[in-house]
Amino acid sequence: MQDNRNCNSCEPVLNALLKKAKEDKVETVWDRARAMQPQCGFGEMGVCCTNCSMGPCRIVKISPDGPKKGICGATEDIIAARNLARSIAAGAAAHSDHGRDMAEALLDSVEQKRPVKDKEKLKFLAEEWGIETSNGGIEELAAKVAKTALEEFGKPFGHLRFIERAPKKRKEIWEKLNVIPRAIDRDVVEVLHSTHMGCDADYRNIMNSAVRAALSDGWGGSMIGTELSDILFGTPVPHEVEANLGVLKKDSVNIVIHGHEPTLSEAMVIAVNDPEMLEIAKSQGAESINLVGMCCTGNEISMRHSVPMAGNFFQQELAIITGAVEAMVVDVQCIMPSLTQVSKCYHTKLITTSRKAKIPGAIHMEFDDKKPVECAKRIVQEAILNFKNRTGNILIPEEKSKGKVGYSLEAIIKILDGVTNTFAHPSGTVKPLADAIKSGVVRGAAAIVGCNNHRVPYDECHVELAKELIKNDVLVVTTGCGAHACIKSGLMSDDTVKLAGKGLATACSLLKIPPVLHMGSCVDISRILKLVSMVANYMDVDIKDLPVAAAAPEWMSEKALSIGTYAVASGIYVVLGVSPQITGSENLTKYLTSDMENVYGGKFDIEPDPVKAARKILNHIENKRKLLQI
Ligand code: BF8
Ligand code: SF4
Repeated sequence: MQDNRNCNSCEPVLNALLKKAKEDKVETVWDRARAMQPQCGFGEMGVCCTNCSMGPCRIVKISPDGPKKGICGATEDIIAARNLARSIAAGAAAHSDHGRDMAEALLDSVEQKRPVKDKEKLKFLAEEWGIETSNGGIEELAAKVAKTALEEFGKPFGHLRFIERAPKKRKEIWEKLNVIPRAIDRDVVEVLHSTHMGCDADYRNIMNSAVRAALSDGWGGSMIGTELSDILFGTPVPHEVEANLGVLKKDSVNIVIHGHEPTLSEAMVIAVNDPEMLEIAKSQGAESINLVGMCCTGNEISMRHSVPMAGNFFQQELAIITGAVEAMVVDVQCIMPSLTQVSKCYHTKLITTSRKAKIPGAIHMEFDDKKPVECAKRIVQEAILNFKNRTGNILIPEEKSKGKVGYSLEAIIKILDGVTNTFAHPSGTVKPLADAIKSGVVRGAAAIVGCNNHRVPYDECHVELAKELIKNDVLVVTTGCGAHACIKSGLMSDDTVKLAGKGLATACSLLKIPPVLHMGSCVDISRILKLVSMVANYMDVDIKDLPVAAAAPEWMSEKALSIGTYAVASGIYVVLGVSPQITGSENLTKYLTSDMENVYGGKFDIEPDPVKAARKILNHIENKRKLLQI
């Protein structure tokens, strides 16, 4: 386990608040990670199985005498592949259930007569899905799109509609390998079935099911989540926001909204801007109400409403430790159960809102999609009334940075085109990007995504990797907690061009964009899939032929495993900074880091050192350029 070493903006915040935590006798993720050492070797290698009650079984690798098979006879390959596949399915389920919630929210908005924000995008999506757009009004169209999206989860025949966005050559590969996702729920269920005790015993076939489920996330659930969120709440456009825990305000009611689904956070934005709420806040002695975002919810509302980005996964406890947070409001995913223990040491109220994620010790105020603003106002009021309970034990770090967020695909295309009317269609041309890559001014592009993990230096892996890549003329796009790391360290400000190579700096200066682009939350990696598909289609090649790559330097979640898997299966080279729990099976490890390339054109690589990871990505990009003869 390593602490953060030299991220210029995160280090002072981290050090100051870890010192305060120690003084306040509050345990953090770093303490628990330390206490967990050494971590279980069987789990680490993926060779522990609890799939039936004859187990647990573990394969002993280090001594010749230990068991080499589970009680049922399952080998290390079967056990490791089953464990991995189940994690991928869980990740796909989490992203996709978020997508389903967005479809239900769209349907609710029609019933509640709440207007959608991006009507143009709604019409384009309806057209793409072959829904009649000429008859009826916007509400009718929104209802049809929402119902069609919901059918994607359980339709008995056919395949996912968004697969048609992939290049022709990619679809042919998927068809040949029989991994085309059919219906999201079905593909996730099939992984759970085939990995049940005594079912699929062929690790390659297990991985086929896992790939199908992952593709149903990237090209299904996540894509639905992104598209419908844009329709409902607006397609992001670039603008500047502030980031890091310095965005908390001493004299205001601070509310941190943390989690993933924009339905809750959008309602919170409306609620905190309600004059009645502000009046109550003033009556309690506060100057204003300060809403800030954490993790992917932070990305979502910064992209659409300029709400400051308070921090990423490893900052959720630190936010409470400042002593200045009246309420931390959470919905689903990446919420540490430790938050109740941390909040008990301060006055902070931890408020859970989803029936899918309750935490004992938290206040549960269930969010009702049918009455979003009323629910949000109740939550805001709860926070306001807590302002008077602040103690003097407050430390708000001074550090905050500024950067640009909001680079949706449509925004990128508009900038690249420099022609306003192309914004009218989400499938406008990507010619300028393709030309810049072809000419070599920009050598290629890389996505830096994912979480924080105690196994690698906090935030530093994201930041150092991004710096190395832009220095070598590779455009970086980023999402999730990686995006938080980049904005905190100043990499999303225009003057970052000074860190970029000559070609990339020239292109960025011309387009007035930073060399590291914020593309949103983790479900928004679907924006990246669409972008690479458009570039591949424009160049008449497959995604695997493009000089592009992806990295998850500090990943930890099952969602990240699903993302990595759909990226590899989409033909992308993916460098992980932390090894998945697979190394107990040499066959599975080889399959993921080598064999997959022969069939999908993409593969996993594992490299914890960000500078070495950058080197690998640069080599990959230059190889692809050679093959394309550009
Ligand atoms: O979906 S990057 S820690 S917040 S899993 Fe979670 Fe990882 Fe952050 Fe968003 Ni993505
Ligand atoms: Fe052991 Fe096999 Fe049961 Fe797994 S499925 S716990 S390996 S007996």
